[in-house]
Amino acid sequence: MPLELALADAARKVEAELNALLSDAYMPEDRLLAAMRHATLAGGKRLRPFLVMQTAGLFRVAPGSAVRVGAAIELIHCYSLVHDDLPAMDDDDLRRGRPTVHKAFDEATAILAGDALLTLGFEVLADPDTHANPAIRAELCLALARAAGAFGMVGGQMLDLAAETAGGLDIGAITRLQRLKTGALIAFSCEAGAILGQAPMPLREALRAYAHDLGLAFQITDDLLDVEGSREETGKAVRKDAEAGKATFVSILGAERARAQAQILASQATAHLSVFDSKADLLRATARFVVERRR
Ligand code: GRG
Repeated sequence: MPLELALADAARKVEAELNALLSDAYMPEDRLLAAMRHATLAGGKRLRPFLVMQTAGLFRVAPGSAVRVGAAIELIHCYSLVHDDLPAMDDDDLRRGRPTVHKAFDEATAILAGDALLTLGFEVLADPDTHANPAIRAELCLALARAAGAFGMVGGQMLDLAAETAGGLDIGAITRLQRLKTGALIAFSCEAGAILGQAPMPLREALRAYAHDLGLAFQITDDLLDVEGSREETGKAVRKDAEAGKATFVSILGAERARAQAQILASQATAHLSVFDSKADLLRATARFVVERRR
């Protein structure tokens, strides 16, 4: 199946799951539910759930389990976007081509909606509907907590905020920051398939190495899109990094070298998949997609 169709198919499945998880039958408060649905259900590439589904497919995992884990990661990703857009952080009014949650609702509701998406993500992972084996569910919760918390995404966001005032980050410091801020959740998305399939360590290591290079290539492309993309294409504000005087891969390397580096990382990511047969072809295509995307 071509990558575009496979991505659309994965998005459709995960959106059906998210829609069911965010149904009013389960929620006591209409406004909170509406804000959570606004944050989660319109748009987004659904790249992280796609990575879970593809890596799970390497190990004959039940597709329903992979969709549930993909939905859990997307809930955490959406929470991070809601909080990142708040006035106290990036102060954005557009996300996925629509008003951000604090614009469409209000700040307090956006904070609570983000909190509720975060906790729901873990609830989904811990639910027996996700996998019958409690040891696998616990391993997923532990790995996601590490990826999303102080030594992962939240820690990376803190470094990012600190850099705005401290300034002067070099390429090593930016790489570390981005590995935490965006790389950790992308890495977990690839690892999750291996956890679900209880894959042997060498295969997990190969996926970890793939995810590491993929995550950096993704972030460099994000920096390039901030400089070269449009608000219409990306569905969010652009030129934010330059306006904030932020050090990025592009500000340090220049656009051409940054683009070349992203291409090298995409090739390296693909090379790490040599231990897998043609079942990993869509993961190989994803590495190209990540550096060629326009949104
Ligand atoms: C607030 C705890 C906390 C964390 C925020 C992820 C993040 C950390 C901030 C998002 C800001 C940002 C633009 C990061 C760059 C990379 C990134 C995560 C882009 C958005 O992800 P995509 O491109 O978005 O997968 P879609 O909308 O397709 O899901």
